[in-house]
Amino acid sequence: MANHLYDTLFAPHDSSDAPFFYCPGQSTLTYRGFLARAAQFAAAFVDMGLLPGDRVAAQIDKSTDAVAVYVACVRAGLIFLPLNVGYTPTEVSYFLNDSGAKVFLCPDTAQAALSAVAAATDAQLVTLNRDGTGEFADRARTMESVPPVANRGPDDLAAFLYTSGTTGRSKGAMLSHKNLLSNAVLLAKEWHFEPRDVLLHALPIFHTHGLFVAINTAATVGSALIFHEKFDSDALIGDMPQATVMMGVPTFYSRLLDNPDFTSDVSRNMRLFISGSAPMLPETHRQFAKRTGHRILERYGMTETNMSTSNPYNGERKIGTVGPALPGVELKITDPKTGAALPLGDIGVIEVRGDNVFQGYWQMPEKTAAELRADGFFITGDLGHMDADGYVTIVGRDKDLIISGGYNVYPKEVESLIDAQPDVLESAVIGVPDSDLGEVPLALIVAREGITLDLAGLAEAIGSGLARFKQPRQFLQIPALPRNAMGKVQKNVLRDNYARLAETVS
Ligand code: MLC
Ligand code: AMP
Repeated sequence: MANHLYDTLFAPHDSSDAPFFYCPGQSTLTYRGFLARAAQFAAAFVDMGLLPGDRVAAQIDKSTDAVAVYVACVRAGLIFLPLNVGYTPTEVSYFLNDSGAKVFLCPDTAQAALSAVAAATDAQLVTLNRDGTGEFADRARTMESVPPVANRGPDDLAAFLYTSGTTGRSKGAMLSHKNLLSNAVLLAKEWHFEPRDVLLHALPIFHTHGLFVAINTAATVGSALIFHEKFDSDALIGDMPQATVMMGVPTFYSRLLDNPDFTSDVSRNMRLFISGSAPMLPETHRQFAKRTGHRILERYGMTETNMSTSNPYNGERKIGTVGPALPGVELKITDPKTGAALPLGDIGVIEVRGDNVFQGYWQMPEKTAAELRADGFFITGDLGHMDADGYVTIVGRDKDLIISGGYNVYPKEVESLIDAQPDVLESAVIGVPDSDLGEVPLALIVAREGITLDLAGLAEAIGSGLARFKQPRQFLQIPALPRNAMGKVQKNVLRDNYARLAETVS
């Protein structure tokens, strides 16, 4: 029997008493202890009748058990579908239906709100809490034997990660064992991970960054993690002297810099700070180097592609760039209209190809074909250029996407909800600069003739079905949306006009 991802990432640590997780206020969890828990969870899934290829959706709080659910899925050949804990029942309902998940895990506290949602789908709801209690944990505890590790090849699927789309409906990005394994092994090597490393982890674990980039990479070589429930700069500063590596979104770094207790002494044992998921301001890079002596290593990736580029571990880390393509990843800059490769230095769309690139969108062949070329290149929708050394600079996005504190907000999804409200003629949601979160959404709304909108009421009405991070920070009524000759709304004009206003609001 062979399991492409499990055999390389986890099986070698089966009987290792090296620490895997240090969780503040709890006892240390070794690799052996963690993998025994994951094996029990795998047994529980099999006992529930799940078969390889079935989907397991989870909207659970960050904990080592939440990671064990992921590893149990890999072990049992199931497809793991993690969901942002901020999603509302309306949003969860879509993911359960679309994926056809057989099991849905949520905490006891969410059961009342979500049981009707799950009941309307094929998913059986079972609870799992942050503290290791819940129906699923109870069932796992009664398992007397663990099933063999499921046979899974490189092209078998390991996870679905949903990403929103420019046209509304969220798409399930299908990630194979090969996609995840190749990237983990590559990153562990490129970033010089060793068993003695301790990764300071404060990211959410329902996204590529916190789950795969952080946990898979550390597990590749048997490194330990200090596992924080969420980002809190004081708590991170307290634990940083025990750590050697940190990964974060730019907001982590700007919030650390805002904390006067963050000194070079605090980072004395650190060997590497890595940033990604959103653009880091050159000023943050510079201030960080001044305060700590460390040059943040910026890398670039996506749910669909895992990591594609990275500034080097040794060698020049160029501020404002995301580094060259990683070994084994092909990257080209193309003309957005023709798809032809552009000369060095020209701005175009970034396309990538390699073992890192996903298998397509679940049950959406047209959307897959629109973004994943037949020759294997994925059209990222990010705009950038490349210098003579191969370093890539991202200058913007061809796709209509807002990134707020590392979370993606697709304007179309928010606009559709606003447009469905009475008295609204049309709307445009744009990203405006925010010193903490990078960008935040702002809604500009045109009312039907002669109407003055109740903006507070409108915000409340759309809020009930929409995760908090997607909700516009401000709603403004404006007389009309600017349009070009083709009738397309000129969001760049709106961004130019409203950028300054937003800074005074947030
Ligand atoms: C929380 N809120 C946000 C938000 N996070 N609003 C907008 N954008 C966000 N990112 C909401 C909360 O619900 C709360 O609402 C209010 O904002 C204030 O919360 P907070 O306490 O300031 O937020 P905090 O919990 O500190 O979270 C901020 C954050 C967090 C930046 C630490 O969002 C975070 O950990 N982001 C990381 C995202 C990430 O991992 N992205 C990787 C994607 S993978 P209220 O109503 O209660 O006030 C990817 C690929 C790649 O992109 O390349 O890596
Ligand atoms: P997601 O779809 O959540 O995986 O987000 C991926 C997007 O995050 C990419 O398409 C980029 O727009 C953005 N991104 C990731 N890393 C960086 C980075 N280092 N600099 C700028 N943008 C980034």
